[in-house]
Amino acid sequence: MREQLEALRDDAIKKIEQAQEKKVVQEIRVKYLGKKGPVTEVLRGMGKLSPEERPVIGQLANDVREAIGKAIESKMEALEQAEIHRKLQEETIDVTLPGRPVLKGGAHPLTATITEVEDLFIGLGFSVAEGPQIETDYYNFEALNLPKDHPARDMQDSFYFTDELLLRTQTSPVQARTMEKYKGKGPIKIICPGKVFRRDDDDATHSHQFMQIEGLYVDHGVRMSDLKGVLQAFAKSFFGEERSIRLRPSFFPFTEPSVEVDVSCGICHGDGCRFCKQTGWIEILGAGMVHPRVLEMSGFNPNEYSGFAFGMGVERLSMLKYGIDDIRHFYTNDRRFLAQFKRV
Ligand code: 2NL
Repeated sequence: MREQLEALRDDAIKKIEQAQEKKVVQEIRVKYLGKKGPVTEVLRGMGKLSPEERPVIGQLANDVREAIGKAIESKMEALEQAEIHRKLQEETIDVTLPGRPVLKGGAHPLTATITEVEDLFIGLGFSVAEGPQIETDYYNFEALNLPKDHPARDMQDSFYFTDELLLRTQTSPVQARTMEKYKGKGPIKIICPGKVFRRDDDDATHSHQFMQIEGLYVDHGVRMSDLKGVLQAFAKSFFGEERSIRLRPSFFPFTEPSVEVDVSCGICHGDGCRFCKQTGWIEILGAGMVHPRVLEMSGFNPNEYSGFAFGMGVERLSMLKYGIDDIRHFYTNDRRFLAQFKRV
């Protein structure tokens, strides 16, 4: 019996040592130490033994159980460790590999243009003012010296909700509202960016909805030379120090005198080329001295105060700066177009 038990132990331990999987070790445990296993079997036969042999064999059987159990335990531990080790090997992260690029967004070119213009004018002491896109006939036209049935209204046909409510055709109503709020006391220095609407047929250079930035400076003794200086600073900052501006006489109902402002052509620098239609100049905005009637209607005494105002199309500025050939690119949101402005 002693030999039987010792053979069983050696056999089991050999098998345990050879096992490569936890599952196999479990099976060995069941096979050798289970209720129907050989060790139990041997113990059952103890009845036949003499009283002197019984405790000796009983002790040995327990030792064999313990030895097999210990072997199983340490093997399981070893397999567990090996598995962890293998996992660590397989699942290591190579921190030296280049990372996946993070997709970065960017401002829409119109937003970038507005931000740039805002920053410049804020630097000159202006504040940014905003107002409603649905306006009254009074603020959009009347307060800007465009009475009902005035022929100049034809240039800015709009979308009407009622006879009195319409989509604003310019951001000047924001300026008229601001002047009213100041109750005849200056100074006022604001720029008003925003969406405007006109009844227009869309093509490469026209859109029924576009963005505008208007500016207004009202104070004692504001002069045309102030307007020219501010616009020159703007043009040089926005288009480049080497560019110059010129003012041409023009007409707007809300300014007197009125001018159209050109910037020197960035392609030929004034010599004349196809881009500037051989003129050497490119029109960028309209401006003028605020009409005395406009000051008066908004509560400012035109004998005490004077002011200048200007208005420019954001799409046009952006197209000139970035060489965009079709205004519709701004609205179709093609990523091939937009992705070019990531760093703007
Ligand atoms: C253009 C250029 C302009 C103004 C806008 C303005 C606003 C007030 C008073 C006087 Cl509150 N003027 N804005 C002035 C000149 C030109 O826009 O091409 N507009 C059709």
